[in-house]
Amino acid sequence: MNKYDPKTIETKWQEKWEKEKLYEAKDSDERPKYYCLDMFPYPSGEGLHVGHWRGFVLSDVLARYAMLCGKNVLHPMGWDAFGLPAENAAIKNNSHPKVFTNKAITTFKKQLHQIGVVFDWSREINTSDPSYYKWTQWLFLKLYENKLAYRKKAPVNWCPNCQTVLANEQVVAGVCERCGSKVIKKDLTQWFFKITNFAEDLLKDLDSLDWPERTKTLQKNWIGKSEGTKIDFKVVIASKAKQSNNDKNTIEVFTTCADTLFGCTYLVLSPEHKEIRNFKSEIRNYNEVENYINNAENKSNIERESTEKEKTGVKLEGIKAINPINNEEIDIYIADYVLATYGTGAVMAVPAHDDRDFEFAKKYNIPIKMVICPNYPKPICPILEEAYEGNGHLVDSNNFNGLDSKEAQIKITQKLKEMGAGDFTVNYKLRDWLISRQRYWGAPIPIIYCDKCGEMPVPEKDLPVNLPENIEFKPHGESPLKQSETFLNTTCPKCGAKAVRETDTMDTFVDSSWYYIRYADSQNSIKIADENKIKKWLPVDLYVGGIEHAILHLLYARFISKALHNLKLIDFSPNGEPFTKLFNIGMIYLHGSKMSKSKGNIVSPDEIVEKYGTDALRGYELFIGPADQDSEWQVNGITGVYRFLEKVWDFYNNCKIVSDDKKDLVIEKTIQKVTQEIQEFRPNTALSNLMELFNYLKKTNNISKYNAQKINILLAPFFPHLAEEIWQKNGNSSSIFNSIWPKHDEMLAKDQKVTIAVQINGKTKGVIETDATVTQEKVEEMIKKNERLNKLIEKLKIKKTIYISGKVINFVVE
Ligand code: ANZ
Ligand code: ZN
Repeated sequence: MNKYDPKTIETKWQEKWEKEKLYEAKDSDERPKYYCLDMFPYPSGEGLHVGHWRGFVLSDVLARYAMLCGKNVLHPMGWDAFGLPAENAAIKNNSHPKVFTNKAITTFKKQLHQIGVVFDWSREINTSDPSYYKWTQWLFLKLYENKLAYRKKAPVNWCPNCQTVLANEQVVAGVCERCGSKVIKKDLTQWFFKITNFAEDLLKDLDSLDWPERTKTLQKNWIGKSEGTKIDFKVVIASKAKQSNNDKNTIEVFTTCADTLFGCTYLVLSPEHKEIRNFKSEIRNYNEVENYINNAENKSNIERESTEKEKTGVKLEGIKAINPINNEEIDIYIADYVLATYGTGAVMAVPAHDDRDFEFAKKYNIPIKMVICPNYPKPICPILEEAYEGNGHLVDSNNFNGLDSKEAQIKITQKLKEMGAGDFTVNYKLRDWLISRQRYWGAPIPIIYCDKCGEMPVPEKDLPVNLPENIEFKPHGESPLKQSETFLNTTCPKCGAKAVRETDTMDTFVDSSWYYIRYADSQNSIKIADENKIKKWLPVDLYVGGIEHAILHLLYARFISKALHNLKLIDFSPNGEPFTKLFNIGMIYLHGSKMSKSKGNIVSPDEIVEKYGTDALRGYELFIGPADQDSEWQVNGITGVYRFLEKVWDFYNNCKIVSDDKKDLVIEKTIQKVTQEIQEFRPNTALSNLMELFNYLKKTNNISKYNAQKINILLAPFFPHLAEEIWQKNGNSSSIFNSIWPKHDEMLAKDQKVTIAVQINGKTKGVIETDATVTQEKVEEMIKKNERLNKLIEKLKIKKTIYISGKVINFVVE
């Protein structure tokens, strides 16, 4: 019969699905909703390569599977269109960012249509469109009204190449995330969002999310919660050996090791510490100190914290500090290994028990006093060759001697509290989010400065503050918007006097911090989105994107969603978490490195589609390896999938339909496995199972109508065009995606045996053989009965047990 001809089939169905609005999510529909979201792309001039396809194909399989399971699916798409990439590309090509962006969007859209993904284009958004950024500005105003947006002069990260400030999150290993230039510090007045108010919620609510552990850990570490003690050290003037005339002159330190307080032999301040200036007249070597401060300013935090570099510092001659626990007088240093932006910017140094302090003390001949003993009660502590950072018992610590470290931390802090010299405290590494950018291609910050009334928010009715188009936008250190007289000059919304606008634009991460809300009701011109529609569609049930967004985007989006939730502006979940499940898609490599235009190792999907069709490319994207792991592109990999599709095509064309409706064990098992594998995000093994099934079917070439249909549906999420063609050729007049996903017969698939790997922290320690329907409880029971395995696991402190049905049981221990 006829040959498999993907080209004709694929365009035909894409057009038909579009016409029949198969992809449109229905606002008024009683079926349960499924909100499946891809991280929206920024439209670059380069178009999509096969690496980009991977996430889109995976989310589409899940979206189509959900449709077949009777869900009302929302799968939208849009453009993260503001930002540096578009602006830089426009500068390079001598065009306008808007022209460039729109052209890129056209290319992207054409390519996305090719993939055959069920995107609901009626909800398309573009962050650079005034109808969108009006609401980005509205969001700013709401945060401002509620004191969650504020302006402050602070040392900020400055990229000399991009000519703009960067958020802490955008500085990677001391260089600009975008261009790789070394980032320097600058003192500037900038706008911040108060993400630190949400530090605790952002941390604690991670537990409620079905996210990869790795991503959660990255967020946890970024938030960086430390429980410890703040301690006040009085400052005295050394020469007069008396307390400085100003009683308020104490230096507060933050420590997580209050137990080591008796071993503190000096204080260290960060060079930026304000207290230093208060003692200008008392510090005898102030010139030297000032020199050191100026030098430190231009080093990045990474450089300053580096363990490789030799520590440097300067002693403050003329003043000393008093250790409150024993009234000992100790020296004060400034050193750049202490950061201004963490804790209080001051550290009680304990060389015996901290590596950095140890190194510093050796260099400057400062006493090293051991107070934590690892082999207590043996009285003699080993002579230190290096700092002892472990736990132990206290020695040389007056009436705290003999206590263990943990207990001593509490007791010493309690004692300090009684004395009024300290208290328990919690510290976070997370800093407020700096959102001002001195660049053109972004949403203007809706603030007006009036000489009389000061800082005034633009009234909501005047939104959007439009980004002027006719402007010289090349960066020169100041916002290009300053050059536009018509933009800059305005009147005060309160008193009507002449006033000027804020000329910085917002970080593009503000645009993407709320876009998933807009999809619920993207055409709304009077609200960010209708409350009922927000309630209907959110939270996102599945969010698919790369691990590179583990911190920046995902943390900002969680923060904004929680902030709007707390302000009662949105309401869809108890804690305002926007993304219930996150899947981090692995990257595609070619010749051993990540596929990217800059490396010149990209494979364009266009030619592959031309030659083999979309379904074949979809299949190979899924088959290439475990979806959450990086995989190497095999140029010939596609032909294997193509041959499989030919085989499927030939089978349906040639098979004999028999009336026998008896169930077939192999088919039932395949249904069971494929279903489970989709649910567990293992499309590659799902496809292997389908391939095996067709090898089996080819042998008989007989099939009942009932079974032929079931298998046809199993193929549909992966190869939608081919499956639809076969479906309708066999007499169905409605789309296959209106049919129902088959359910396997429990009785038949039951006698199947499986081998379950028993793991501790991901390392396999043994296996359990049992039948496929086994439950997790049953597996755990069997492990207990297995003498060898039980011995291994019995004594562990299990933090969490991960069970992948019929495959793996993994005990996660501390
Ligand atoms: C005394 C001490 C003794 C410390 C000891 C450690 C070991 P985490 O866990 O990351 O919160 N520290 C505090 N502020 C700092 C700053 N601005 N720059 C650099 N280091 C700073 O780390 C807390 C510990 O980091 C604190 O506890 C302090 O050193 C240091 F045997 O205080 B510790
Ligand atoms: Zn005014």
